[in-house]
Amino acid sequence: MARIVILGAGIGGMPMAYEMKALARPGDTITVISEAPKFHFVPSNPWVAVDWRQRKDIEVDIAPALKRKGIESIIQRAKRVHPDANQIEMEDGSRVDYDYLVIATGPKLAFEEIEGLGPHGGHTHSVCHVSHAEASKLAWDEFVKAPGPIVVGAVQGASCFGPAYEFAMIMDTDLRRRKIRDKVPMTFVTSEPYIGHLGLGGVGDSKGMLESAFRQRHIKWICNAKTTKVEAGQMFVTEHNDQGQPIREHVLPFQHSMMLPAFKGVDAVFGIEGLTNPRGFITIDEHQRNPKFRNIFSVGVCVAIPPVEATPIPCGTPKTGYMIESMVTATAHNIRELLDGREPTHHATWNTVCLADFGDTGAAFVALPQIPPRNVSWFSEGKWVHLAKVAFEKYFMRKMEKGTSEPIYEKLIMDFIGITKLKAKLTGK
Ligand code: FAD
Ligand code: DCQ
Repeated sequence: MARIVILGAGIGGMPMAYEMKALARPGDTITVISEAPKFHFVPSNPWVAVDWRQRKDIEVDIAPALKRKGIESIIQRAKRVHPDANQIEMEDGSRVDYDYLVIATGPKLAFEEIEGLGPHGGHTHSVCHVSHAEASKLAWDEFVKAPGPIVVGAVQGASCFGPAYEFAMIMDTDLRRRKIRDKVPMTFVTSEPYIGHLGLGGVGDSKGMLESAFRQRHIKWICNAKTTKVEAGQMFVTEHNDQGQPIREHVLPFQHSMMLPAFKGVDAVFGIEGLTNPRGFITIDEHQRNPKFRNIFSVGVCVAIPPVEATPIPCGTPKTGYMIESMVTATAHNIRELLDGREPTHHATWNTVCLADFGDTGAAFVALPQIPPRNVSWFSEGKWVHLAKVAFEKYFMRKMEKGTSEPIYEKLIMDFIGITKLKAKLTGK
């Protein structure tokens, strides 16, 4: 019987555990290792940061939820993976053996790459972790009493841009509701070559629509931006041209700031020859499997994906929930095939389907495949997206509580829109 271990219990790890349990043989053991006792629905962090959600609304107790499905859990940080020994060294010195390992640790947030960045001793806030969002909310409470300029965006090397746009729009909505928007000059600073690039080379008319949304909301922007340093109340930004040459230095004063950092791999895997790339992301083949350590798979933000295209300032490719769930389903099937003595055959669909909230409205985008030219490249704004995102949050939270193993993306394809139908409509077939 096989011991299958899943490292990380986030958007990738939890569905991985449920789907693996449903596909494993009766005697196989599934164990989830998580440094935190709770699962968090990361996409709702921006709402926590303006007090539209509380932490408790977006968390699920991992151990009891998994136990109900016969899945074991170890609530402790993994210190180091030892792939040659098929073991994970834990923080307390104990070792966990595995036959198959799925790495789903998400990112390490590389705040330290820019002086003064981030909530740990720096001057900018973050929505990447719920605890950061909670700290940001406390600062927001003070900010709205004495409002001033806001700088929001994503730094060089970032790969996750959607939440920066979301948070800019959400703050704008919250300030308008408080009738203090007129006291808050807002600037969006991004490493993307243009507004709406999103690390994807744009999706449909995302450039035009997001520029328009920013104009309507009086949010100024600086693209091709390198954030060089942050001090208390001011950010130093170098703007570049399309050739990547510096064209202007900005010193942006702020009273409140949230900047998405670059991501890298977590310490437990960083620098393991053959397992990770130089940034610490897990290298995988088309079956989510590491080419050197053939019993290690990986899903989620921690996998290595090349940028969609070269940009003047480095921009990574986002790994969104839909893509992550497809990695999960492919991995569960591939491990089952190995258990049956067969070679893996399942591929994840490298597609982007995403709901981005703008507070009162929102934008949905579909990019199939992720790298242009595409069969479907669709971007649409509307109030329905805000409502759909709230509905999706509830749906996902319920699935994590109940441990439903049905692949989320397959259900979504069938229930929500039918990607195939959409494709047929757009291609006229
Ligand atoms: P995570 O959800 O971060 O989970 C990783 C888990 O592993 C964490 O719980 C962590 O504590 C644990 N872990 C890490 N290291 C260790 C260790 N050594 N030992 C034990 N446990 C460990 N995508 C969308 O599709 N739609 C959205 O609206 C959306 N919004 C986003 C908003 C924000 C603010 C961010 C940052 C991302 C968003 N994403 C969104 C992108 C993506 O869906 C999320 O980043 C998602 O959380 C990634 O899932 P994951 O499982 O890879 O990582
Ligand atoms: O897992 C998801 C996730 O959480 C990480 C999201 O963040 C909120 C998502 O947006 C998934 C799968 C999604 C995508 C949800 C898409 C719902 C379908 C909406 C219809 C799109 C218009 C064509």
